[in-house]
Amino acid sequence: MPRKTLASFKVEYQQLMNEKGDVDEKVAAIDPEFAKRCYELMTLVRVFDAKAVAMQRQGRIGTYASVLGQEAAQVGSALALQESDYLLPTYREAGALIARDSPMHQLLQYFGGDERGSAYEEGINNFPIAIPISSQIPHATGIGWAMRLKGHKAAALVYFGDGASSRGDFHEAINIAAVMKANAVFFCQNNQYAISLPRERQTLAESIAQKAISYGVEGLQVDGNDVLGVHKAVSDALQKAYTGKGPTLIEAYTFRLGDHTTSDDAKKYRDPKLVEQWQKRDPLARLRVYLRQKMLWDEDYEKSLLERCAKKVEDAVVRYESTPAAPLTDMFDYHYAQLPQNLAEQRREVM
Ligand SMILES: Cc1ncc(C[n+]2csc(CCOP(=O)(O)OP(=O)(O)O)c2C)c(N)n1
Repeated sequence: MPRKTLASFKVEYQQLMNEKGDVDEKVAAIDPEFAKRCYELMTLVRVFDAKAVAMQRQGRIGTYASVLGQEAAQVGSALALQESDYLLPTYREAGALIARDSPMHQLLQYFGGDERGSAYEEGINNFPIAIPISSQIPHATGIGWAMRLKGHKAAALVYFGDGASSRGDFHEAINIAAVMKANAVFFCQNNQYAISLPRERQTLAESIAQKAISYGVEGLQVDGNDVLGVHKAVSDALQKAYTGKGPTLIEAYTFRLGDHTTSDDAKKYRDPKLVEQWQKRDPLARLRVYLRQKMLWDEDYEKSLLERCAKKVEDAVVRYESTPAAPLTDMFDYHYAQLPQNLAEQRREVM
């Protein structure tokens, strides 16, 4: 029986700066000073990340999820936000959170098991870190819908991994966001693995971006190691959201260079050659080449930048470690409006 084509679709890929640091200025004009700002933040994130991993090894914080390799995806996306927008992170978003003004000592508190790490000052619209996979995605739909109903020029940017895009919450959230034209941007960092599960064993879809199509949403894949390309894609999606044109799904194609968390050993399931290949695509390295071409980078600048970053991180560590411990009752105080009786009894015991 002959069949006719009902619809056909395409999935687009966007890159502004290639691996060699060359920029396609036809796509977008680049402000070199902005590129430098991105580089400085990405360097700060890398220094913080290395310190956090080391501190976990020394027993000074609990389990930590490294951002190594994903700095461009996180900094580029977070810098696209306006103050009034909302950022909804997972456990892997230290980079986005630092770029969006979450104080680093609070990140250490969070990973040190201190609830005060999630209590940001008024005016920082960053949600608490979500550990249950995908649970934060419907929240972004809700916020984005509320922004639309209130007529606010603000949107929700929600982060999640490739693994999360296989869960129901993702599909429900993006479907209803599309129907309600919620001011939401769904930002998937496809770092190729969900713990030890490679992307191709988790979904047969050739891209995560194309999952948008079934919900009538625009889906776009960007080079996740290209900070300027990510920034452009997220800025465009936010503009679209502010003007009532609905949500966008952006897949930042990247790679997790470290372990899943400090409790993992990726050498057990990942070919070191693959890691080597991706190390050559280091998001900081390509930006360095670009900045050098623009006479904005040299060895002395790098040295002083690393020193400045180390000092900021060290100050955050001192603040974290010199803050008196949180009261033990904190572990009971944030989950229930009214504590069940058995927990109320336990709470009395620790007082
Ligand atoms: C609801 C739920 N199921 C299982 C887990 C255990 N878990 C923690 S991380 C993870 C993989 C997530 O992979 P992905 O979404 O790709 O994000 P990534 O860690 O790679 O950034 C799983 C299954 C969890 N945290 N929450």
